[in-house]
Amino acid sequence: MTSRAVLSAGSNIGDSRAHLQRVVSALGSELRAASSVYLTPPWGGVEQDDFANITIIAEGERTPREWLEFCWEMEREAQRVRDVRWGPRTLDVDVVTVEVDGATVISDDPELTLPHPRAAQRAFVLVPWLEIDPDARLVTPDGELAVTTLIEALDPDEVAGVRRAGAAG
Ligand code: PH2
Ligand code: MG
Ligand code: MG
Repeated sequence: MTSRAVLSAGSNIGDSRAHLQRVVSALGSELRAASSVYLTPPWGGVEQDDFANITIIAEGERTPREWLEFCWEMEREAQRVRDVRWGPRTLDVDVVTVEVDGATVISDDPELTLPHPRAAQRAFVLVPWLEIDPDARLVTPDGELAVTTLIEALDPDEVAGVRRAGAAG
């Protein structure tokens, strides 16, 4: 099954850039595009350090579940400890959306809800995504919307808080 996945990676513990770079490297020939690294204020109400975030587009012979397993493998390698929800972490890699034959996969599996139910509200996912795909679209409960439209609907301060910090390396 050839599929195209949009992944979002974030880190705010340890060498964040190195954690993100390992995800990009691990994709090898499956990598289609990786955004610059962005520094982003924590989203979700937990007081913690700013995150470094990237958004990635990958393509390969993987099921949606296999993209999730790739994300977990990356988190394991970064010694991710699951503690506070939306709290600090060495590495978090989330599957934002998956397309198979150009059709968006919809899933309400609690382990892998697709598209990611909070992606549309997160400037730290959308802004980097737009950098690598200016025509990006996301299926939301309000239908399929351009990522540019979703960004326009967000709090401008939140969008401005997502600061480009240079290439992923
Ligand atoms: N991840 C979270 C919670 N909050 N905030 C930012 N800025 N970046 C993240 O990657 C992030 C977050 C949990 O997945
Ligand atoms: Mg996450
Ligand atoms: Mg996660």
